[in-house]
Amino acid sequence: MAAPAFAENGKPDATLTVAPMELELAPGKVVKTTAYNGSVPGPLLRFAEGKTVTIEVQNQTKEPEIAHWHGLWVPSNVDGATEEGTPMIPPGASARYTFTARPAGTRWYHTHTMALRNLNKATYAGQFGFFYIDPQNEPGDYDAEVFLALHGWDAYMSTGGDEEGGLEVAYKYFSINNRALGHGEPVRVKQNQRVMFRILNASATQYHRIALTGHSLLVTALDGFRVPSPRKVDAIEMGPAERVDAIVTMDNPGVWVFGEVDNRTRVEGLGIVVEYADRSGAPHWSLPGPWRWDYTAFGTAQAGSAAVDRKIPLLFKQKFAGSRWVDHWTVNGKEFPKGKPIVVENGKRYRLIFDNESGEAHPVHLHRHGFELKSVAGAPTSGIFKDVVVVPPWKTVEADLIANNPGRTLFHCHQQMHMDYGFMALIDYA
Ligand SMILES: [Cu+2]
Repeated sequence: MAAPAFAENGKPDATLTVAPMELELAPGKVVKTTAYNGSVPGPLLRFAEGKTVTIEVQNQTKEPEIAHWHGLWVPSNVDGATEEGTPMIPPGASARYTFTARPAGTRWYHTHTMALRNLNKATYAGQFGFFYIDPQNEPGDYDAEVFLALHGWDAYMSTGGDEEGGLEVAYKYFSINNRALGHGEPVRVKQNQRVMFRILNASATQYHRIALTGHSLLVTALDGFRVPSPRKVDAIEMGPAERVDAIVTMDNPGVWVFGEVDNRTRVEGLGIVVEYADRSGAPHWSLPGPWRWDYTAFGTAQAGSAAVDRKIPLLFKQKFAGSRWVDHWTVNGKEFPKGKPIVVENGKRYRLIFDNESGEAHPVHLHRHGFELKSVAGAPTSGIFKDVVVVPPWKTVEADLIANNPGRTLFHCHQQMHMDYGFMALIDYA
């Protein structure tokens, strides 16, 4: 690998300042949070694939911070996970992260601290932004591009509708980007325009289902990787940390809501208005028709059978929590950091067996690598690359990992409360 192209005191390509801020979601709805450069989402970082970049992160908070480049194939010492060896940034200090921008596609950055009982910290806060890496060859199949980040605010513990009485995280408000539905600038479009929406579920814990009334969405990429079978859907489902790129052909003039299917969540802010030129009036919402979100719809049917060097079982279980505050989680029987790292060899192909022996879905994430889905809840597939995959309750997902980025590699559930309470494991290279 080439040496970093920048001296410590050269000018960085971008600077992110982490500081507390007040975010006005709507008149009278102001949340206290922490964000990058005083904006939510943080600034769009956009570089050409293969460019060596230096990002300076200045910590203007009272606690140690760390920034993670989600989905980028970077070295462990700059990836932004202390478990892999990236140093924390002390309060008042700054750090520089130098790496090559790759792979192309919709990536993002976010803090990688723990929240534990502080539901205003880590990914509960406004510390996220898009990191878009322009491909060498842009297919150019759209006329305009819009980045949308979904987030919940003022999290609290709730018994929800759970009859077992278990506590789960709920949110008082929601937004797409920095404003609640109806209180921000609309997405302004023209008839026949093809608009590329790059969508990020930046929620700490929550799944979202979104639809654009009166339109279908052509899904072209999942987690920034182009899918082999782009397909039109009426609604998109996303676990925490997942991204979907979808093109909408604007063929139904009007003023429409692009928002959460769940009424309460949408009314509390998770939506944005899409307004055609020369149209005005109240935005219209109606429920999408019946849909079934299924990753394998975007793959190829034949489950190509490249030889796998070894299977790596990753078994997820809930640990009896008794009267404790929240549930704890284990991977292969161990609550992090108790387990030993899983050792892989450079250049080999491994089949990861994500085996969910719990009644909750888990959006599991592998750092510094992508993986190719091979089966989802028993359905074979091929050609879909991701860096987060939602493993449904009591189901198994299989994915192939090509070990080609030596260094310590964190695997974890992206549900903040799961990762904080044990749901992590390390992979290391021999
Ligand atoms: Cu989880």
